Amino acid sequence: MIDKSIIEAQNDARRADLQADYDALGARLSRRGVDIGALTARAMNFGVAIPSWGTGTGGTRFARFPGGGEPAGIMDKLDDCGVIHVLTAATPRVSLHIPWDKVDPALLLEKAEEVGLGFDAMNSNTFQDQSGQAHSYKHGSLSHTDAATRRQAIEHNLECIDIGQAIGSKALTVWIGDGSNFPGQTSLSRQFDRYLDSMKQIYAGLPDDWRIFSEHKIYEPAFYSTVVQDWGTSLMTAQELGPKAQCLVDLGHHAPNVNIEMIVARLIRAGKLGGFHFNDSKYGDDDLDAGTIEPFRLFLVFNELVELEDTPDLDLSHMIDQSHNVTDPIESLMISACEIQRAFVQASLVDRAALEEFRQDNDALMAAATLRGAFRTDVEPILRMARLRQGAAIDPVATYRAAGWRARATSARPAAAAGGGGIV
Ligand SMILES: [Mn+2]
Repeated sequence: MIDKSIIEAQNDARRADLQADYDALGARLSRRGVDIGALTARAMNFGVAIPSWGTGTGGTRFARFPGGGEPAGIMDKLDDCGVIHVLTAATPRVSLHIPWDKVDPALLLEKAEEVGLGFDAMNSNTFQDQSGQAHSYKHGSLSHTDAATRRQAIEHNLECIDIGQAIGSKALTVWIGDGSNFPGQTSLSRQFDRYLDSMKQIYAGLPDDWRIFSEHKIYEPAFYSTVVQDWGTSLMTAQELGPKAQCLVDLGHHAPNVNIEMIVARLIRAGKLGGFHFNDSKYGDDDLDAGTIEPFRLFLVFNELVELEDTPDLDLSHMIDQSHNVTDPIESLMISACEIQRAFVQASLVDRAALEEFRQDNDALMAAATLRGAFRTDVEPILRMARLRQGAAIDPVATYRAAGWRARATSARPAAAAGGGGIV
C-alpha cells in the first residue's frame, strides 16, 4: 500500500527537528508537573474509527464531483482505510454501512486482516431505497405508518447485526431520516411510538455483548420534524429500550451554538453515552473535517470525556462521520484523526487538581484560564512522536503525497461517474 521505505525516508528528514521540539515541550511540561512520556503513551493508545463511506468523495444536494481513484467498492475502501491507519496509527477500526458495504463477511475479514484493521459499529440504512426492495422509505422507515414497511426496516437492521457478528463488530448505529416536512403531516407522538416499537424489535435481536446506538439529528432530510430530533429523544429511546441501548452524538446534528459538551456530560451521568460521530460545521450538518471550524468546541467535548473517563462502564465508540467534497478524502480523514487525537491530548493535560480548586473557590477567571492554558499548548510534537514510535508518519499528508497513492489509485481504479446530488 504505502512502501515502508518511503515512510522511513520521510521520517528521517523530520526526525531531528521532531526530537528537538519534543524535548523542548517535554521540558516545558515538566515544569508544570506533566510527564510528556505518559501523554505520548495516551496518544498512542487513542483510536478513532474511519467511516467506510468517507473514503469516497461526497456531494451536496446539488452535485457530486468525483475525484480520481475513487474506491469502487468496500475492498477499495478498506485499502484506503488501511492507508490512513498505516500513516497515522490512529484509526485501527472501520465503521461499515450496509447495504453499501455488503459482501461476503469472509471477504471482509480477509481484507481487514490484510490491511491491519478491525470493525467498529455497523450502520444501517433505511434513509434511501435500494433497488428491488418491496416497500419505499419515501415516507419513513422504522416509524412508517405502514406495518410492512416498518417490518422491512426492522429486518434490515437485524441483517446488519448478523453481518456485524460475522466480522467482530459489537454495535449497531441506527440513524433514520424519518420525520415530516410540514406541520400536521404526521402525529409527532404516534410516529415516535411506532419508532420505539420498531427499535424494541431490533433490540430483541441484539446479542448479549452488543450495544445499539440511537443517533439524533435536528433536521434533514426531514425539514419540519425529525423522529429522533434531539438528545432528549435519544435518551428517552435508550432508557426505554434497556441497558444495551445508548446514545450516539454526531457533533453536526445540533442547532448552532448548542452546548454539546454539556450534552456529553449529561449522557455520561445517565450511563447512556455510547459514542461519537466526529466532524465539524459552521452552519448545519456540514460534515467538515474535525477541528477545522471550532477546535475549541472539540477540545471542550474531550475535556468532559477526560474529566469523566473513570466513570464505571464508560466505553465509547469514537467514529468520524464526514463528507469530503473539495479535498482528497484520505487526506481529510488523516487530518481529522490527528485533530481528534490532538483534542484528546490537550484535554489530558488540563491540571485537574488546580481546576477543581478554582471551581471550589468560585474563581471563574482562573478556572477558565486553566482550560485555555491546556487548549493553547501546542501538543503537535506529542502527536508526531506517537506516530513515529508506532512506525507511522511524522507528517502523514506529506508522506502520503510523496508516496503517490492517489495517482496510483487513479490509474488502477475505474473513473467514478459524476452526477446529481446526494449527500453522503
Ligand atoms: Mn452521523
